[in-house]
Amino acid sequence: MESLEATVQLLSSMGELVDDPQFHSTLDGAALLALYRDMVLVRQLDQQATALQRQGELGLWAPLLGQEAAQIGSARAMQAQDYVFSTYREHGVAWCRGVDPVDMLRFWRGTAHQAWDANLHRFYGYQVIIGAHVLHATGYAMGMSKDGRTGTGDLEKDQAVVAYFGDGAMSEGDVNEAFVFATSFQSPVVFFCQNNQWAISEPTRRQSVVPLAQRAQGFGMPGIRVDGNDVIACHAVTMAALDRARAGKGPTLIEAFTYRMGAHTTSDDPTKYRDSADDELWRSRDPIDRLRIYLRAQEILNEKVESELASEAAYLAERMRVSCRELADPNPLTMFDHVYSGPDARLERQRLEVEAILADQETKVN
Ligand SMILES: Cc1ncc(C[n+]2csc(CCOP(=O)(O)OP(=O)(O)O)c2C)c(N)n1
Repeated sequence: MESLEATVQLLSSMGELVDDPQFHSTLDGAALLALYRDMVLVRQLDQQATALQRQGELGLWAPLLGQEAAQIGSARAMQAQDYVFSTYREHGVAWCRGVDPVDMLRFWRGTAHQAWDANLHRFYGYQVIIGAHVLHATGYAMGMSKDGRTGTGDLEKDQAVVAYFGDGAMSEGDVNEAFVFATSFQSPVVFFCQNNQWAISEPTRRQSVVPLAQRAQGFGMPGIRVDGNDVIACHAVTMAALDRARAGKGPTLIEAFTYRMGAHTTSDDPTKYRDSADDELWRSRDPIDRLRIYLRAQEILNEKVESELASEAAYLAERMRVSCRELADPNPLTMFDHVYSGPDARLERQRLEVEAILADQETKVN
C-alpha cells in the first residue's frame, strides 16, 4: 500500500479542511453542495447501471465506485470550451459534460457505437483501447494551439484538453509518446491519471517503483499528486493545471491517488486478487462521506436537503431502469455506417452480403 505523503489534500478523510502551501480552494458553500449533489447522483447512476447489467439489460459496465471525487472535482474545474478524452470508466466526467445517463447505457447495451454528440458535449466518448485516446487528446490539443485557441489571454476563448486514463495506462507506449509530443510542443493538455491502484488484477506497485506523478519530471512537465478522494483538492489542482494549459504554458500530469472500491468491470471478481483489509481501509476514506461530514458540520447540508437529494437520486434510478429497457435494438446494417468517411467498395460488398443473410432469415421466419 502506497502512503499519502507528498499528496495535495484540502479535505481530510475526517471531513476537516487542511491547508496546503500551494493550492487553495475557491469554492463557496453553494459550489461545494453542488459537488456533493453530483457525487451522490453519479454514485446512484453507477449502482443502477451495475444492477441493470446484473439483470441482463447491459452487456457490461465498468463501475466508478470510489472514484467520484476524482472525476467530479476535475470535471467541474473545466470550462464549457474545454474538450475531454476519456476511458470507459469516466461516467462522472460524462455527467458533468451534460451527457444523459441513458445515453451512457446505450453504449453498454450495445445499441449505439457513439451514443452522444461529441462536439455538443465536448466529450469524445468511452475509449476501451488503453492509452490510445491520450495520443488523440494530445493531437487535438496541438491542433488547438495551431488554430490560435490557446494562450490569447481571452478567458472565454482559450481552450484546453483533459485526457483521463488509469495507472495501468501509464505503462503503455501510447501514453508515454503523448507525453513526449505534449511537452515538446507545449500543448494545452492536462493528463489526469486516476491511480485506483489496480489495472484489473495488476497492482500499480508492480508497474512503477516511484509514485506515477514523479515520472512527469523526466518528460519536462509538472507532476502533481493529489488525494483522489478529496473532491476539493481534485478541483483545485485541475483548475491550476487548466489555467496553465490555457495560458499556453504547456501540459501537466496529475496523479489522483484513489481506490477502485468495486470490481474492474461486471465481469471481474476482485476477491480473487485483493486483500479485504484494503477494501475496509478505503471505505473509511470514502469520497462522499468526508464531504458530507464537512457540509453537515458547516450546516450547509441538513436533513431536508439530504432527503430532497435522495428523492432526486431515486427518480434518476427509475428513469434509467425504464428508459434502458425501452432502448430499441439497432438495424444490424447500421454497423457499416461511419466506418469510413466516404464509400468503400469492400465494405459495400460486405454490407450487401449481410443484407442478403438478413433477407434470407426473414423469409425463413415467415
Ligand atoms: C491496448 C489494450 N491492452 C489491453 C487491454 C485490456 N485491458 C482492459 S482494461 C485494462 C486495465 C487498465 O487499467 P488502468 O489503466 O489502470 O485503468 P482502470 O481500468 O483501472 O480504470 C486492460 C489491460 C485493452 N483494453 N487495451
